[in-house]
Amino acid sequence: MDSAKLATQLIVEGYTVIPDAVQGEELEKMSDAFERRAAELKKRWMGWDEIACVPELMAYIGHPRVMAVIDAFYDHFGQTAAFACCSGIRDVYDPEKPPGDFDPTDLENGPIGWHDDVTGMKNPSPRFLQTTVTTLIYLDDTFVDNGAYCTSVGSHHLVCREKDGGPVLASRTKAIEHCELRPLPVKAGSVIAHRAHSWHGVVPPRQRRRVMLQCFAGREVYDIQNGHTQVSDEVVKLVPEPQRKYLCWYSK
Ligand SMILES: O=C(O)CCC(=O)C(=O)O
Repeated sequence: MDSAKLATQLIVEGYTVIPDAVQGEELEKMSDAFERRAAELKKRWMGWDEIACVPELMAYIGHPRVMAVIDAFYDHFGQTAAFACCSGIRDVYDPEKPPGDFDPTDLENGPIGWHDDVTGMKNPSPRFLQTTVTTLIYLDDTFVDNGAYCTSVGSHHLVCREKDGGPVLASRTKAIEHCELRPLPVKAGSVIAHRAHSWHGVVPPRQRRRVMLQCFAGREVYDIQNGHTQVSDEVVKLVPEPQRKYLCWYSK
């Protein structure tokens, strides 16, 4: 894996794929932990507070194979990576609602749910978001016609103005009609990283599709934005020692 090359793609195109970031026994442990916790809670969409007690999932926070790329990304901007938030882990496939026909050649008009994550943020800070990165680890294979994450290549560049202290988001026309739309099918254990404002969506899945989210920010701008995931002393102990340096609040 050429981390510098993947980080460059993340800088320029707004996304990158880290193949096989977690493999073998480690991946099996994460997968088993998901099923165990989902069975306990009787749900397959779990938030941070519901998974923060699961050692196999906390061991993935600041995972070295992911951070090799993320560190190279932050180094480019003269910043240091900090864990900012984890919204949890989920299986978005609902067997009760199987999707209809899907045409993989028409990503523009298909039911992809194209969006910029920032739309859902309270008081988004442009300076904070400039270097914010979201990572998604897939515990199941995804395919171009079944569950693939899709990106609008380079769409993060479209946010270049501010109004009233917030970013001026791209229109759907610019992000979806004017940019190249690219499906990114992955093998289980792979990670997709994308920059804030990078428009993305998902091909409707027809089978189990489990994904865990983990976002990073520059430590230098971490305090500009509110709402980061708070990692308790108990949870810190579940994160392997060399990875704790990414827990900004903890390392202060
Ligand atoms: O599940 C995925 O691949 C993408 C999830 C997503 O679009 C999001 O969390 O904003």
